Amino acid sequence: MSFNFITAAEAASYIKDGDIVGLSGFTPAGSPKAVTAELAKIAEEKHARGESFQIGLITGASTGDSCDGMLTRAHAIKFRAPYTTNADFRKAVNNGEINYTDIHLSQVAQRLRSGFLGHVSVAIIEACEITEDGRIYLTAGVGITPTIARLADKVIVELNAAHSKSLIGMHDLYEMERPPYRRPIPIVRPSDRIGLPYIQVDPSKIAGVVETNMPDEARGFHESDPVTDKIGQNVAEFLASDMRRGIIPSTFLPLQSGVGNIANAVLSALGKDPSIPPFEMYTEVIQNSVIKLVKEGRIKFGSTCSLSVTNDCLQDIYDNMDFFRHKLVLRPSEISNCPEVVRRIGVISMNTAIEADIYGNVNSTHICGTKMMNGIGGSGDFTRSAYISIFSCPSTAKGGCISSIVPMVSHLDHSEHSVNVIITEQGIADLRGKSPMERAEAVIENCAHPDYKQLLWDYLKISTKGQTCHSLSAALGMHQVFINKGDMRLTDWAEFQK
Ligand code: 0RQ
Repeated sequence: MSFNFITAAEAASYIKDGDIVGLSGFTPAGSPKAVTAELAKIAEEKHARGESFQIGLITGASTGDSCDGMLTRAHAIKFRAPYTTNADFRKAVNNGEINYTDIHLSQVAQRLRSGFLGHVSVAIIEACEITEDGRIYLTAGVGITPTIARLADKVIVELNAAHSKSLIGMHDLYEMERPPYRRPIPIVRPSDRIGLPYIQVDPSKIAGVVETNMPDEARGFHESDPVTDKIGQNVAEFLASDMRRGIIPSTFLPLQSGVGNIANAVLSALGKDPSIPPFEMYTEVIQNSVIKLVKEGRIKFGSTCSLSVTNDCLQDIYDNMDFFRHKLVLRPSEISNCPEVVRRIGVISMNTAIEADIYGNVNSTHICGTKMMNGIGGSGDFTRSAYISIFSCPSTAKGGCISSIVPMVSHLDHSEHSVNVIITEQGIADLRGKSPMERAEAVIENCAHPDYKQLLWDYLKISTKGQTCHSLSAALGMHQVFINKGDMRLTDWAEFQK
């Protein structure tokens, strides 16, 4: 059988109003780009004619602008899950235009298999190679691809020449069984391989192959600044000290690191700290800083769901595949983020908070309790099962008008029971083994910005005594003052005690 080579517009025309569409990739890495852009055009044309056209969209994680951005601007998304970073999508969600379900990334494939998210009609999969017997070789990100490829009625392949075929062999693709009595995931070290380097699809399901040559729509990074550098140094210092105390073995433990500027800066600092030995990563995204450390020999091996790097960095990997081939493995998100494996191999998780409260609860997703930022991503998959779970963030945001350390988080993603350590540029609060009041002292004293320390101590003074001291009328007072006056520093606790 030979494939039906079609244009992106033709492929998009196979997708109907109301379909649930699953996408390959994880972050812009490995996400389709051509068919979704054409789909946005179809939606616009249909809307102009007064016809309805909206799809449900299920992805591995965030995608690029030609997916989340263009489909949002075309009002073509009815609902979507999970994590995304697109600014237009964020606006539409916060305006109530799109139903957004924010799911732990390790659970998306399982929820699809179990039918919680409806039936996937079409899977759009980016590939670097496809064979006539239906083997699909993926590109720089995996996400939920094995599951959508199996569940979907139709598969559309974007065969993207911008990705090197030298990627073949780097993937380890394995789909979990359905419960009950499923067998353990047999990974005991980050480099273990348990699956196949390709996805096997029934060739008769492949509705068409679209040939493209489009680079990933990767995001760049801000240059690190003194604040992110200091956070990175504090994380490195904390881990080195745990190693000296024997809490972390001298071989070190596998690290997970989230996305974004802070995560990038933290890894750079870890790489520079001579007291931390070369280490492995068991993580969901590998950013530029990791690739640099692999080249320098500071990172021995990286297990990931995506190469979420800038395009020049990706090209560097492709150009030096002989070096990288045995140092990286790309896995589906249900395995890269598998809590069972994370707990077994002792991963140290390092994620970024939007805000943390004085008791160690963390908000990773919402601004002032109501507006979605990106989503929980894989942070919960790792935090709850980690050997040590770390959250870091700058002590303030928006030019100092917001304190990232607050009396009570305005939205809860990671609770005090799962969060071990909070780190800002001000210092380190080690919360392990501490009571709520001991935690509050550590967080205020070590992590809060000097502009907010007294305000937070004063909050404790007006709180009702108990295991966890709070004033229910004032707990979200700093947020309310920011909303009313634009600066949390103007908080006067007396206003909340009337
Ligand atoms: O706003 O963009 O307008 O300047 O949030 O903050 O400091 O640049 O940090 O890029 O690392 O992102 C938590 C969002 C941090 C990210 C979050 C504003 C701040 C800025 C970005 P501007 P920074 P980062 C792996 C694991 C959740 C999921 C996760 C994230 C913008 O790391 O999405 O960890 N994490 N997944 O000004 C108001 C506050 C604020 C605030 C920051 N308290 N109030 N605004 N900001 N704190 C990923 C995957 O799973 C794929």
